Amino acid sequence: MKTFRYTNLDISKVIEESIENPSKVYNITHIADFDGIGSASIIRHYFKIPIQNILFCDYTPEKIKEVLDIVKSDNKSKIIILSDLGIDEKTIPLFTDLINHLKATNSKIIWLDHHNWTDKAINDIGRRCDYIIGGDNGKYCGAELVYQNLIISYFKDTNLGEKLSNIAHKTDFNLPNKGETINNLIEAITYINNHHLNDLSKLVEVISEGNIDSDRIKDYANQYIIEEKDSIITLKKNIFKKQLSNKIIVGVGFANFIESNKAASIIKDTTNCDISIFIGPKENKISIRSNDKVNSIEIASILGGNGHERAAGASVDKKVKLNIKNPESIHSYANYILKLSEKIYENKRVTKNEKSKSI
Ligand SMILES: [Mn+2]
Repeated sequence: MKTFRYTNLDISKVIEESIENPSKVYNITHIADFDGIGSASIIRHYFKIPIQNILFCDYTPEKIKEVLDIVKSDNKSKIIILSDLGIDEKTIPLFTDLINHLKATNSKIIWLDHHNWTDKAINDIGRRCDYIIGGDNGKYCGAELVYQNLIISYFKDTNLGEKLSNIAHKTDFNLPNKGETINNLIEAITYINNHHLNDLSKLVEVISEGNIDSDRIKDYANQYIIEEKDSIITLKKNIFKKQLSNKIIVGVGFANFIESNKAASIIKDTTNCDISIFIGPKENKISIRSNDKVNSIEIASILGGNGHERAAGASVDKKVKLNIKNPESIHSYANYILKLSEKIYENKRVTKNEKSKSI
């Protein structure tokens, strides 16, 4: 489903209300990359919301429940801004609960997202939001939607918002030549996600003050680089491929602690694949990247996830016990993923079209 938009409120009034009353504003943002972190930093910079009102969320039902329970424990009227978070079919009931709570407390929900939404997600959740932009968006990432909808027309000095949303665009659309500052940000966020989740709030504080070149960010990036050396060796030893009868090549690779785009590019370089599926056994994370012959969402949705046509994700089923040091567990899951890919993509007529490349 392509980009959609529903609004039934006067957004300028809600923005005024948010500036006057920052403690009633919550931001639920994507935990894993600069798009989510940049969105939160923009919101924090302009609306001055308390740092504890910024809640970092991934796509696992456990994490979503944890975050939504925090929001629901505040029974006052609130303004909830969701940024760079999509919705998987299995998490629709959790968000239905949230919206019921928000309606009961006379709260507002603003959702700014650029991932694929199914018809069911749009009907059950999208249409009940007060202000929403959702659906696979070939032009703008989450932080850009935050900047364009909540900042640009309402604040005098829009420099930092513009700067952070431009950085998010480069990272989310994985544009080349990002430069050292942006690479450091990407690596720092990956390292913090892997080891120091509590530090995400500090990172948002630093970025929301405009200190994107801070030593703290460089330190985290350096630690990522040190760890990445071993992870890349592991990944290269754990790459599998299969060529389907229609010539589509599927590559699957396993390693802990590598940034998803980087891992996908290593799998692609090794296998020359059309779709690369990177699996992080420790985080139970599946990251899918594909070229224009293959739609990543198709396998992601069967694995319980979602995303974009060229970049999607899912989680490894909790019943599957993966351990990078246990070759049997890796081999059997690789086989499962390759067979599943064959089933999904073998009979696809390969067509070329230009679609969204963001994450
Ligand atoms: Mn994004």
